[in-house]
Amino acid sequence: MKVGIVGFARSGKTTVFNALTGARAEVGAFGSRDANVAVIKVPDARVDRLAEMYKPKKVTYAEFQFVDIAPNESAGDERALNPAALTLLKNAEALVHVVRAFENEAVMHPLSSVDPARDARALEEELQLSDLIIIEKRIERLEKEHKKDQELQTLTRAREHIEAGKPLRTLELSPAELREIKGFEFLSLKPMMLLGNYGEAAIGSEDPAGLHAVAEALGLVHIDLCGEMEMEVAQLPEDERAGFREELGLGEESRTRFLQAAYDMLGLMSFLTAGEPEVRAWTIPKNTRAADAAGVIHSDIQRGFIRAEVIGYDDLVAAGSATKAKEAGHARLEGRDYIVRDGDVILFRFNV
Ligand SMILES: Nc1nc2c(ncn2[C@@H]2O[C@H](COP(=O)(O)OP(=O)(O)O)[C@@H](O)[C@H]2O)c(=O)[nH]1
Ligand SMILES: [Mg+2]
Repeated sequence: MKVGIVGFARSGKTTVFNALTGARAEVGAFGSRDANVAVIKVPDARVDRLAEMYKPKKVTYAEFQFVDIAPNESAGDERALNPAALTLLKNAEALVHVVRAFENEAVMHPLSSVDPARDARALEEELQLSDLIIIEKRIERLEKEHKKDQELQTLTRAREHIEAGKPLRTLELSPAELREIKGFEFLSLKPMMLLGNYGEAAIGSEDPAGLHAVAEALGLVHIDLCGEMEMEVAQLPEDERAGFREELGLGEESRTRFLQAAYDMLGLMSFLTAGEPEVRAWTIPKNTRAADAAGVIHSDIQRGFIRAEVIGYDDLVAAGSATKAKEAGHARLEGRDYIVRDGDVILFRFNV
């Protein structure tokens, strides 16, 4: 899963990036790189437990990759995203909008004042505008070529939706329509999370900047974070973190809270594979068919799919081994249309 971090200059994007990933990218700086990139592993107690059972050579957790784009520092620029950023974000599967909600007189907001609700709406508009430009160009082209096909109809609906001030992620699209416009990588179609970045004064208070209501009005998932403190804690040795969190009243790990919200927002779940070579978690959208889940591992397994041998995680752990789970009748043979469930431990039978 690839997540793009967006937001106005100095909203704390790089700070939050460091907080979530434990990276040490330079904060408050005009870097020369296009983007900072880091990967986090998704903690999963089921993987840990299966690793104890199988003692595999390799243990692999699901991963999230974060891309923290370079700031739009052109002086006086009142937008969050420049053309380079817009292009980079096309590769992201989801966006996190870091909204500045901390006061710091030494750090100028590009719009001169701290106003989280304004920023949340402004960035949403930027995404929509960038989509609208692409849509209009494409429609013009299709009309010139006298192509009155399905694509033109879908794009016309998309244009009307954006002209009504709404992001494409709230437009109802049939699977066929979605396939048609997928290639454009519209930014307002990507799932987005609002992340309020608060100063330490906000610790312990409920929604101090009123961002929850804004997120709800925009139909966005949201979380609150004290970016700077979270970053400092993330950079401590691991055994000191819990103590500091408690002392500072920081609550649950920001990474855990982020991941919960992200899985929710994206409708994700995990299935597992377990054997002596490797125990591994795989992330898939809910309601994925067995054959498509196989394709996440390798396209050959999808193509040559015969059967999925499935044992529920709880049954497997209760039985103590796959052999015992099978003896107890907990192993099921499922076909390609079986809808994979969270925590299924799967062995794919295939033929290539
Ligand atoms: N007081 C305070 N300052 C912050 C916080 N988050 C970021 N900053 C400061 O804001 C400036 C910009 O942060 P940075 O992460 O580089 O923002 P970016 O431009 O969005 O990547 C830096 O000087 C940070 O130290 C925060 O939660 N509280
Ligand atoms: Mg930055």
